[in-house]
Amino acid sequence: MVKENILSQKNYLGTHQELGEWVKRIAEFCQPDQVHWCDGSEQEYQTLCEKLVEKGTFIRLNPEKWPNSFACFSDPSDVARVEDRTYICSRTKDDAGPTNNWMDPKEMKAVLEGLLKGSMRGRTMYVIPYCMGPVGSPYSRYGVELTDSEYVVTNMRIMTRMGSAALEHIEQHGDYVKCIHTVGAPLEPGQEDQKWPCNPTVKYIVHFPEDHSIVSYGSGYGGNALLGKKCFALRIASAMSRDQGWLAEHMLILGAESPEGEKSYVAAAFPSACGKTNFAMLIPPDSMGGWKITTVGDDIAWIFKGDDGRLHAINPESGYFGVAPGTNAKTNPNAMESIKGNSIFTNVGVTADGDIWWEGMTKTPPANLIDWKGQPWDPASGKPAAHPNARFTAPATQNPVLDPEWDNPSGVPITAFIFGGRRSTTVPLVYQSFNWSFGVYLAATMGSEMTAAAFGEIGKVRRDPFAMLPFAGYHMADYFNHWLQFGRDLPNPPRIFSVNWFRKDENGNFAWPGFGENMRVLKWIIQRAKGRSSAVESPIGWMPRYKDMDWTGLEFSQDDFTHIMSVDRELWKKEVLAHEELFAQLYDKLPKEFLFMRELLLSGLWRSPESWGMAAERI
Ligand code: SAT
Ligand code: MN
Repeated sequence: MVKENILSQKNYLGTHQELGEWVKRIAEFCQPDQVHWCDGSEQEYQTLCEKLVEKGTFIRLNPEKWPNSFACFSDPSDVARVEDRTYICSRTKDDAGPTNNWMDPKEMKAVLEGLLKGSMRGRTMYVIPYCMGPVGSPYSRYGVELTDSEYVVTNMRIMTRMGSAALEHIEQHGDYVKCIHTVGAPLEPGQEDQKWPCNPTVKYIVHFPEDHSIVSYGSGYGGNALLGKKCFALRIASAMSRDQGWLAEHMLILGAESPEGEKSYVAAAFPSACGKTNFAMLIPPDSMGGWKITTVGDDIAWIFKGDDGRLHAINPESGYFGVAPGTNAKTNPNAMESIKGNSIFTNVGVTADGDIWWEGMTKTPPANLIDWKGQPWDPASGKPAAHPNARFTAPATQNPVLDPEWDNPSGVPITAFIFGGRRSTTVPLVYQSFNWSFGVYLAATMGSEMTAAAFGEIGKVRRDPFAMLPFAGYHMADYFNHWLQFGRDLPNPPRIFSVNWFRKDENGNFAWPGFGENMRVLKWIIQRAKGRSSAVESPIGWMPRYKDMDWTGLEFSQDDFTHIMSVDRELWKKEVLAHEELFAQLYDKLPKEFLFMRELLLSGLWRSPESWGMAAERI
């Protein structure tokens, strides 16, 4: 029984009547005990954190070490996004394409109604009005998430602009994405709650792109439950952006300021486990004379054609939901600074005195850790203290290198796009595509070696077009067509580059130092995109010569460079043939250009390497 009349709350009589009616309808259906409209205030946040502490979900961390911060352990069945339970329910199967799970929307709605009925019993349903992007920006979009999880509300407050300002905007303009989330664990009267309520067996993450709506059932974790992130800002937004002529991308956005004070922005896409947050917060080596990197976003970019003919990007999010393991004062000091307070840690190790730890945080773990399963941790057990997908949720405003324009309603102008995967062989450190179309081909065919058994055989290359495979809300080949079309009338489109930080030498060691040294590659990219740096032609694109890059302060020889830039003809022929597998899967809608570009690549590779431009001058 709904105890409160939701229409009388906040005197909410409906400047946007439809929203009020929808909330009422869902509340009557899901039968929460109460409905709470979130205002996004600090006080509300504190009250909810306190409630989570009382329930045993949150552990308040030591206020001296981690002020105003909390740790929690999820149910072991609920530790990551569930791709096999994620659906794109467009009207036709053809629209979702072969890389998405699909079910007829009518059938799916029937399934979900069965699950949602009474699903919030014994809980509070929170109404979270939120904005993706700076409030009031013409590039921003709005959503309302209904959820029965306090964990979700607290995380959404960090990750999105949530509360009264967003609600006011929705009331005035009306357009918003409807998001319903339940942990799928109703409570009978008197039944005690679990610390991490979820449905351990039934999970559904469902998108209705034509309705602009999302329903998530059974999980309380990350991208399954914080519906503003992958569900809205990528899956629904990609479908919106196809219809409205913009791009919703799985990309970080960073600013790079040269020692002369010239600012450029680039957007970069990497599949998971390729160090995206590290790249977004990179600290350039001092020896490079004063380059500065600033972060606009670490995960998602929405990109629009500006009135000035340039592409403008905003970060729709306002926080970081970053992978904790491996993050430390060396790999990413700016991330460590960003999480110093006001943060939520999920599935990390915790000590009795409210300290936290994860693999790679420090050399020596603190004594007497409790692991992410809530058990005393034995370092000799070989099991990790933190789950490999343990996360921090931290406000962007705490990032010491946050870009001053990160909240600019007009976004930032993009100079270059970068695509990178994890490839121990084949793909050189960096190259530039011949033009926009070849760039789209390059991004469409990018692959990454798998690091987690969850996705398949470790080390095998998984094709992950644009790093969007799990995030495109429509047919992947239509998505390629949208990119091709988008570039056609751009007067001076950003140049498109491929990078690979993960190439290995003949002894199996990483051939590139990575981290801050990636600035050397970035410097060449920016100068090249602005037409200020030269390059030579290779069969796959333009490449810097050794002398085109800045090596001040790094010992990296001409020979090292020649190795890491080499294009092995036989490996590349195999690579190009492997593209065929992806193309066969997407055959019905594959851009016709792709077949010709593949042929052109093959014909270039077929020529004797002595005739390649890159051979004429030693690179
Ligand atoms: O859980 S999230 O989807 O937010 C992060 C990820 O898996 O990429
Ligand atoms: Mn991501």
